Amino acid sequence: MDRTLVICKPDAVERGLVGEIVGRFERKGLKLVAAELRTLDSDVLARHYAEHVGKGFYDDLVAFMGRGPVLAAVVEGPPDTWSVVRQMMGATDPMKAAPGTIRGDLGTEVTENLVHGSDSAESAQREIAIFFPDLQ
Ligand code: DAT
Ligand code: MG
Repeated sequence: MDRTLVICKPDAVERGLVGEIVGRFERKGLKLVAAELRTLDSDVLARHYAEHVGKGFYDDLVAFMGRGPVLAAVVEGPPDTWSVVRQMMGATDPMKAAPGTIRGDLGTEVTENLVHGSDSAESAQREIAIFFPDLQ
């Protein structure tokens, strides 16, 4: 089995869309193996978004991601589960995300795009270790 990190972002919690988002992954056949509501501080966000530190949108990204609780979760499924999750999320910009995807169906703003999913097997391993270091 293979695991990846999912974050239902503050906009998803605020809008009451956590059940909708997690439910999509569950209906697809992925299994929830860890989940916790928590508010992310700037240190965790700098580790998680290390590739984006210094970019023009970074300050807005961190302000948004830290403004309220997120649901951090690990889902498990077949090999390359990270890719299954990414396909179901849709493109980064919800205005360009295909209908049928989470971002395509539920959002319009690139910053407030509802959901995070690891973008490779290596990212999944790295990000799960940040959020759930005790997970077996
Ligand atoms: P993704 O979340 O699809 O993996 P990413 O890793 O490139 O996208 O960027 C992380 C987040 O940063 C993304 O979900 C929203 C924000 N972001 C990315 N590109 C942006 C941009 N050009 N303007 C504003 N926010 C952006
Ligand atoms: Mg990314």
